[in-house]
Amino acid sequence: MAVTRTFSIIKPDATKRNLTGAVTKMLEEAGLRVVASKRIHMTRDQAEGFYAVHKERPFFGELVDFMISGPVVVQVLEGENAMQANRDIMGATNPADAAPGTIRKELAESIEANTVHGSDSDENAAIEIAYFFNEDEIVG
Ligand code: IDP
Repeated sequence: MAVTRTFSIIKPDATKRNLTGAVTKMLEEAGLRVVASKRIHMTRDQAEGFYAVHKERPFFGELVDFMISGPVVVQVLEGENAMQANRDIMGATNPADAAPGTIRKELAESIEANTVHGSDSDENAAIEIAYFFNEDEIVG
């Protein structure tokens, strides 16, 4: 299997509860390496652009409000099949459905405040990484 990159966000519910380290530890224990990381407070425009694919979904407005309600930590993760490895350690969107040992099961608050974002394909990973990072900010 190839070493690839994916994109992660530690969401406002987690930064608010001081869980940046706890989330990162679980990512690292899952074999992922943080090769870029920055703490930012997204603007509304930035969040709406990032979640543009969800524009028609009923929760879009609330999701954007939530994502700009506090700081987030955007990260590039590297590892063997990084996208899938990250999706596996994240767990299901709704923490109530997530498997034990996953980030969302152990740490998330609700289907919306679910602690982490992770790209859902290698193609989207490349788009999402480029949305927040310049190549020279990524140090493998
Ligand atoms: P994912 O984050 O597991 O890939 P998506 O379906 O792509 O899940 O949804 C994006 C984000 O939108 C979720 O992580 C969650 O924060 C939010 N979300 C998804 N479904 C709902 C919902 O039914 N109500 C409120 N927020 C939701």
